[in-house]
Amino acid sequence: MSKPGSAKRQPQTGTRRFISGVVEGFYGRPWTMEQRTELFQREQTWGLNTYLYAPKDDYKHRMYWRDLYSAQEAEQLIVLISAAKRHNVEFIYAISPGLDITFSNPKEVAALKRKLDQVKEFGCRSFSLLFDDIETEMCPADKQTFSSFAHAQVAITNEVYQHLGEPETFLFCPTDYCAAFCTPSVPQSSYLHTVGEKLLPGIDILWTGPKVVSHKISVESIEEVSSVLKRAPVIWDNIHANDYDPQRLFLGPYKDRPSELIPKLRGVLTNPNCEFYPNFVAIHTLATWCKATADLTVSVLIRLGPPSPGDEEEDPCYSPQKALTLALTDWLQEFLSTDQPGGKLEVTSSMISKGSNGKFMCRLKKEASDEEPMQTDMGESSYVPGPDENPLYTAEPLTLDDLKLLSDLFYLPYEHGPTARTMLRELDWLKNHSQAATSETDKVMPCSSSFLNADNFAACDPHSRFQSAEWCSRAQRFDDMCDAVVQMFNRLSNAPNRRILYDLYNYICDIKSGVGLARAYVKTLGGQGQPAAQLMNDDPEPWGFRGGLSGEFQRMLPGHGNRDLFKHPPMTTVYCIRPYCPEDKVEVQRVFTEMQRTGEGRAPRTAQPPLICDSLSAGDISPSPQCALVMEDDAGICGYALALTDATPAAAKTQVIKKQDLIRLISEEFPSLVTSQVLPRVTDPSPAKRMIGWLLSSIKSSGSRGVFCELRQGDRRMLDFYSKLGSFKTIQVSGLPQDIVAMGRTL
Ligand code: GDL
Repeated sequence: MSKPGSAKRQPQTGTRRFISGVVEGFYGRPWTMEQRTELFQREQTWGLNTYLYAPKDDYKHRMYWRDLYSAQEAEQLIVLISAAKRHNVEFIYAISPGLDITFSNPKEVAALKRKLDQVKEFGCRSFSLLFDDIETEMCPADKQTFSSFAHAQVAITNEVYQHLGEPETFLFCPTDYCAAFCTPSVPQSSYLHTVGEKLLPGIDILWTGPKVVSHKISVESIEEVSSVLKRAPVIWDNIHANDYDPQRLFLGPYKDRPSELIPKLRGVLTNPNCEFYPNFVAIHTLATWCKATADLTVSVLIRLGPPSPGDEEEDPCYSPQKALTLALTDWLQEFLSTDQPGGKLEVTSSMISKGSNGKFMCRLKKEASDEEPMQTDMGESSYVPGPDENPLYTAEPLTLDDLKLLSDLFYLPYEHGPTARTMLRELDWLKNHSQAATSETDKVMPCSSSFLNADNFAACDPHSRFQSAEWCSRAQRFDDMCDAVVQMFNRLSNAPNRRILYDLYNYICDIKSGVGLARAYVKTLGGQGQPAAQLMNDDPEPWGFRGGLSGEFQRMLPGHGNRDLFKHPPMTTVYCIRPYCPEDKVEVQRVFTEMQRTGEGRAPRTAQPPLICDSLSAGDISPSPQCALVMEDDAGICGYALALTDATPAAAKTQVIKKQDLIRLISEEFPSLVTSQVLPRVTDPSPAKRMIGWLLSSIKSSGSRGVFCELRQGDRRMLDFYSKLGSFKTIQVSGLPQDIVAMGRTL
């Protein structure tokens, strides 16, 4: 693993260089031209080579994509594009016409070409068409011309690519840009197959991984999608994107993408936090990752010492922890430099002199421009307080540990940093092991000595005091951790580089308040501070009910929204849904029998009236072709969904419902039948929902008008499942035995 900028080599994919860098592709306020120029400088220093211009809320990138740039805008873009060139960064101009383009209208294609021609005149040589986050339904005119949405997008992309003279770099972002969006799966997605087959081979494809914000990206998942796309994708990585939650910021290292991926990819572009300055870590660690090759780990080992146990085992070429330390060490220098627009500057005493008016002049040496004088009020800061007066406010300088703590508190979308995890765990323990009653009105008995007095904590006598000695000492440790957050906040607020601070300010205020509330609560449990009831009294200040309306909604949800996700590690079970094949028959029978055996309140099968769905599950009747799916987890098949597109022949053979009633129902409204079971070990309802969703779309493709299912009253789980799907409604069928419910939906 190597520090960014320390090694000249670039990973290669075949003969073309590996695309590495940043996509400005988030929603919200776009970065300024000055920030983008600063980004190019950094990219160059750290060895990254690409910038993809795709700010979602820039009018002329998406909403008003047809509009040409004004003279003033043109000038800015020209300057920006040439700045990228100067820093050896490839500037890719992206446009997102998908909100309202009519693909089949030649005028629309002409408008797109005209716009891109204009940008080409600005000096841009690399382009991208993005079709993410748009409606997938084509307008009637397009439906007449194109056999699918994929065909429409591919046709226009190929045409524009050729019109622009087949640029060396041309990127396409599909509408199904991650595995979660592919129906029914990546290998079976007809959308992706069309893109893979029809998109000209010189065009590269963007891909965000298994999800929009992918926790991990595995080598296998990339091999799978590459074989469908017929090329290695460029990862558009949303790991550090925060545009979906105004309370979150991501300052953790680039992580959970094995470095073995590098040779399998065409490139990686990170779409980071909306705030420009806090992206130092995201981009710096990505740069370290991009250079991860076995022979380069040596330089890092020299600088940071040998690997910690278990660390290098996971990825011998890249350690997120070490990459983070490298990034934070460099970031610290950035924080300590004073902030002037247009360039970093360091103030030294030789730059300061007294002007003719008696005021101090500070000669600033900018990095990128000529020296220029700036008047300051240095005279006033030379005030020296008298012996009985207040001493001047002094702030300790920010430390690397402060930045490590900051990063831990604002780590990654699916993971808090180690200190944050410890704090949550400790608070949870203190809450659960407190002898104090936790209801707001109950009185709390104090530890006789303040638990803030560290000397007395461990000595707390569990027999005579309310809280145990262990509780008191852990409460003290928790309090110390909270204090470290406050100290970090103070030192950050005093850091000379105000631009970084202002981008961080809301977040650090928020965490300081959150930690403050937790701290006060623990003090209350220890008998210190105000009683819990007063923490939230009748007329609290607005910070007593944090989060506004959105906070209210979240608090009404089970487990206070997603907070529990982090206390109890997230479920990592991966479910695979795939087509049923004849070899699955025995396993499907096993799931069926198990559900018969364990089903809530269900009698053994022999004692129950026979249903078509039983015969289907038991393998007595085969499901219709392409209308059967199984769900697997690590332990094997754990669920299934089977269908008969025409249930009439089966109804004629097996049925509890009076045949004529059923046959009338089937032929009139609901010709198809579905049955599904999922073992209780699958606690997450979403895979089952997805499986049914896919099955229904296959049934619909077969031309069916509607589908029904038969359920026993005792099978509360499946009844509940179908009811919660929302689209299935109970249907009345005369002659139905009392314990059978039929539910149906039109397709
Ligand atoms: C997305 C958007 C992106 C956004 C991100 C995170 C892609 C291809 N598109 O889906 O603009 O910033 O999610 O919210 O990722």
